[in-house]
Amino acid sequence: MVDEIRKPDRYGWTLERFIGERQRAFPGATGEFTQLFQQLELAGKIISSRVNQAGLAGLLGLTGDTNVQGEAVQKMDVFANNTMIQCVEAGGQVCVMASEEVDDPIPIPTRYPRGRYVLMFDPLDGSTNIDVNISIGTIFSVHKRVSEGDDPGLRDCLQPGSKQLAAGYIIYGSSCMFVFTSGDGTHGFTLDPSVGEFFLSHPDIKLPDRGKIYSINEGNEQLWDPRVRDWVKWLKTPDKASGRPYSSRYIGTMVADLHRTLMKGGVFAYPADAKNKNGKLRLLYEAAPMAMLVQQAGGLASTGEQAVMDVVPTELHQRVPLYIGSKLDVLDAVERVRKS
Ligand code: AFP
Repeated sequence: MVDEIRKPDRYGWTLERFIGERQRAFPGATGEFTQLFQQLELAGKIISSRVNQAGLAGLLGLTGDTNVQGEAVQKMDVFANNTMIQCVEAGGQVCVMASEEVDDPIPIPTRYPRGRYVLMFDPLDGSTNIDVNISIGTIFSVHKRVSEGDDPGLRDCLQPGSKQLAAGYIIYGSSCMFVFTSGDGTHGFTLDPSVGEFFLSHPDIKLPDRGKIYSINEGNEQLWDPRVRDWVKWLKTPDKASGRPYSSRYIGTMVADLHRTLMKGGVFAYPADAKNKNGKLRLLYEAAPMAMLVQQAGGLASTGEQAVMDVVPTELHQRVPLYIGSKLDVLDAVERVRKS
């Protein structure tokens, strides 16, 4: 199939057709997974359209509330969160959802059928960049329900990354892209707004084993462990043979920083520090989905102590330190920052 999708006529491959054809290859597939993706795709198109007109639609700025993370909620956060829920809840594929913006698991209203999938999402990653017209995104991952009975909930949400069936993000950037994996490579689709469809533009994305870019919030340097400081200093120290110094790039929207890392390679990190003892990024809505996408593209993701995909969550909004990107760059990072 990969040979087939490498053919130049990409307009032949909509996201829907791509997923549908792959699912048909699975014996016993019911089409539910494909339907769930149709809903995610719709949510992405709606959010993209609103992001494009945010300044005109009165959607910039804060609501005045704070979320479960203690962060100020943007109007676009609320819009994106509601859009994700409304697009998915009635479809009958999902039994429970969880959002970075909501304290507890989000049940499916009893008037709708419940399906066998669990959806985790960060509706609008990079909130602080919304008002300044910098790329933002939606991140999601799909698990299979593990609980039995009438009350799906927290247990279904607290699954390690290694159990994800699929993960992806929609980036609202200079173009809107839907990037996903269902365990068979990482593939990118670009929205053609004139047609209203995502078309395959980046089949089978592969990271180089080593990149030339590091991406980290260096404003936090004084808060880092000395090992992290030494690693970043090492990245900046010239050494022709190993391609150093690396260039620095940091957008402050994980989706955008990870999209660049997927396209060009290198390493993105958000370490633990004196203020954020477990780092800042959320395991279930940010780190684990990105780990699956990057691993399927030949890269690695680590907390510095273990593979991100192996971390078993104990809390819905748990945070983890993160080192993610090109294989050799992440291995270098882990060797230098690891404590144990
Ligand atoms: P928001 O979604 O609350 O804006 O957070 C963005 C984010 O979780 C992630 O996308 C960035 O990589 C990271 O925070 C940026 O954090 P700093 O501003 O501390 O560098």
